[in-house]
Amino acid sequence: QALEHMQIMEVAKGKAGVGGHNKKDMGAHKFWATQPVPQLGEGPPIDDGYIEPSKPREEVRQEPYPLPKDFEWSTLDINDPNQNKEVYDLLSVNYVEDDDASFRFQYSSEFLQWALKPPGYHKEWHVGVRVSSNKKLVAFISGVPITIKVRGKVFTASEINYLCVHKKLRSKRLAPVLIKEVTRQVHLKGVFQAIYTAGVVIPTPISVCRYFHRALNVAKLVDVGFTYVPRNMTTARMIRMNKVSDTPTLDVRPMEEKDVAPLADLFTRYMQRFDMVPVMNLEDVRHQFLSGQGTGRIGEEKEGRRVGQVTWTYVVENPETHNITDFFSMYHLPSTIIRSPKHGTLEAGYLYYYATDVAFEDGADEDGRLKARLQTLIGDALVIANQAKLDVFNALTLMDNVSILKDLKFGAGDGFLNFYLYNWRTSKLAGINDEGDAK
Ligand code: MYA
Repeated sequence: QALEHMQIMEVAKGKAGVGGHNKKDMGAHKFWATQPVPQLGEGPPIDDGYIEPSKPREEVRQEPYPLPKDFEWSTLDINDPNQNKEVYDLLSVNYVEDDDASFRFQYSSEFLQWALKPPGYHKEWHVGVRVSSNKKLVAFISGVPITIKVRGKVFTASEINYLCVHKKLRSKRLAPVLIKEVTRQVHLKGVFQAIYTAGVVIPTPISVCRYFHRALNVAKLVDVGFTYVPRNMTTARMIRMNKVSDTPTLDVRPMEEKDVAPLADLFTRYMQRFDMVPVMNLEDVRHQFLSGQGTGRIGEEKEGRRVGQVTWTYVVENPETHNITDFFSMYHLPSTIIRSPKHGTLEAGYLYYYATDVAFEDGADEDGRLKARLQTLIGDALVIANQAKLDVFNALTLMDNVSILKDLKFGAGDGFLNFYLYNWRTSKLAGINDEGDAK
């Protein structure tokens, strides 16, 4: 269904902190034209499946790809605080910015620990480039193992992220070398597919989502230029409009170890609603939803956050059956405010996975009961985000989000996120059209 234009879209036309919809000349992609990805303009495939077959290990190239003179490859050990800090430092100055260079993602060391070390991770997939003379880290790309299900077909893949080249080394075709080297490392582990997202449009997105933003700290968002006050509005009125409740509506509590199995079951069943989803076993669920909650006991939060807290997962437990009926999760990813002398970072929360068993009740989708439940559930996520002193809460137009964004006062941002599969053909997944309207 088309998302109606709404006033709030004008109010909170925010920045996503990601590269925008880059419609560069689609003609020439010297690198991507050589890769096993669907090329731009190709029609939908007859069948889903790989583009080039897997190879036995001995047929995979054994030597690293050559780097320009003066540079060398380096495997990063994210467990080593010094190397973790090197990646953090590289990204915090050189990683993704929004279109007008106002905001830049600032992933924390704890976030990198969480994101780069899921169960079964390979340190060889954390690929760095250093200057040979002084060993300074100047480029990075990472992969982590993931099992995904695309239109009913399950396969193992590598999730590629944190591709970054130092600002002084841009446009020298270093990115293709990094991509080829991580591909080689992934092949050496017997994996031949990958999934990744990017702000840029390259061959060929399988879906594109738009960022939506829910203002929490309106005054700060206006101050730093993330949001502006429209002509027919005052800051005071905007603050009132965006006020969230002090307490959640549902009886939510932070996830605990005992919730891992029931949450995994609910997650798997709920994900059957969608065409492309991660497949998670208990270990994956524990890592994704429980391990990022920081140190210290639950309830010991300082300003709503525990030390090193990256993720929040809240569950609703049925008091009689003790089953988990609903859950939501979110993560904290600040952005550096590049030109603000007053505020160092924009504290953003991102909606992650959620599920509710209302989805399995007969007719709940059609008669609006599912939508109503999700609105309450994600409304509670806003309460938790606000208690954690986050400035803005972001969500993409994926899963069931489009049905609830408007009522929860999210506004359309100007950032888009394109989804890609490497060495896998499938037709386009539901997403948004070129105008950014949700379908
Ligand atoms: S998305 C986040 C990407 N990072 C940033 O945006 C941070 C800021 N920017 C930079 O650090 C640089 O600008 C980067 C490009 C490093 C992005 N994904 O070296 P170049 C192509 C894929 O001269 P630079 C994320 O992390 C570009 O189209 N390709 O350019 C997911 C051109 O090729 P072609 C990209 O600006 C990453 C070539 O690179 C991207 O100095 C998924 C130009 O190279 C991009 N985001 O450096 C990677 N940006 O001529 C793919 C540019 O053909 C994984 N390019 O158009 C594929 C799966 C691999 C594993 C497979 C296993 C089986």
